[in-house]
Amino acid sequence: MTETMHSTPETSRQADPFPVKGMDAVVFAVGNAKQAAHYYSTAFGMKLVAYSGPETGSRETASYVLTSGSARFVLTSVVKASSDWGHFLEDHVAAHGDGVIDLAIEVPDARAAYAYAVEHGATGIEEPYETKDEHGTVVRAAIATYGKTRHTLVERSGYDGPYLPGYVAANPIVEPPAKRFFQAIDHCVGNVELGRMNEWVAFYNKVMGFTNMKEFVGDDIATEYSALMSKVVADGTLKVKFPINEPAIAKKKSQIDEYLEFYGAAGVQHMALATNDIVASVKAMRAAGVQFLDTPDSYYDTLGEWAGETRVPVETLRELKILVDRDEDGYLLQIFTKPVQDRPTVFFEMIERHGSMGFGKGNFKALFEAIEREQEKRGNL
Ligand code: TYF
Ligand code: FE
Repeated sequence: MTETMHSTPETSRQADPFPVKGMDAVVFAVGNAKQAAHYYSTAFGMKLVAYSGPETGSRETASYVLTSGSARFVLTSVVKASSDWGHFLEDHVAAHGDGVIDLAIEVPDARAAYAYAVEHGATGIEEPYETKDEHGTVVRAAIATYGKTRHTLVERSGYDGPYLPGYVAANPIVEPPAKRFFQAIDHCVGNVELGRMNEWVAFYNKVMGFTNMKEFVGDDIATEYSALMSKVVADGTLKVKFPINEPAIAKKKSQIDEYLEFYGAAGVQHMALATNDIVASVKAMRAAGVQFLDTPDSYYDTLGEWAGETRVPVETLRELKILVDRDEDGYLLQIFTKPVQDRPTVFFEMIERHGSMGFGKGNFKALFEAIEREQEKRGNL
């Protein structure tokens, strides 16, 4: 398999055709944003900071904006029956259940980013437009990506409102935890249809000038145990990282096929949330009722042989079912939640990096077996 190695930040900064500042927000369409906001507050330790809804002049939708460090989630629902007027959000939730509709990216120049993207083959959804209020001006544009997902390109330098014009500041739903559970979005993963991974990798290469990171799951690993193939694209500064998965034809039904069947389209599979204390975060999240994938004891029995020393004692990792991976640059600690809605679709990863910029390749076997045990319980294997 030929791979374009990632360019160094130095060279890509000089020539970056599509500069990005980072993830702006992950926008979810949900059936009940009021209750989802409560879940992300109590179970993920996030802080409600902004709101838009009927009370603020938004007659059709309610949106709750929650943050944890630089990570921002926006939860949106329609607020009235739409038989007479129709709203794409209502159709989206009816068809796909709760899911991610927008991986919004902050850019220094939304007009330039949109022009570059469309010139290089992106489908435009919204031409660049400006909105303003007393906090300043925001420029946005949107392009389509896999499934029904979009990337809104957000230019907000100088804007000091709580989120966007049209939103008002809101108070936290519950007292936020003394120590936040995560401080940034590490990566956002998409599941695409069989045979289309390379197409979407090429899309990010062309449209955003993203380059391939060296970690990938090829058909060699896929047929052995993973039932999926995966490649990762990232911007030159590695602030925005998008792994793309496709199902592989293996002995068992791929977890990616299960997602595609139950979501009903290609879409966002998981967000990895960067934490600097995975032990404290997982303890607090477990206590709040978040369910994580299980890892067999045998994983921890042999961990010492290959993982080497980590910040966290093996017994603590075993107790919390946290996974370890190590490569030439360092190590990472990670754990995966079970799906966070009734459909086996979106889930989260908590990740604590110590040098490694990988995605947990050494854990793919243990992880995919854990996912398959869940698939089996659901009758989907
Ligand atoms: O983002 C990643 O690539 C890792 C590994 O269904 C992974 O978190 C890949 C596919 C998957 C679950 C995790
Ligand atoms: Fe991940």
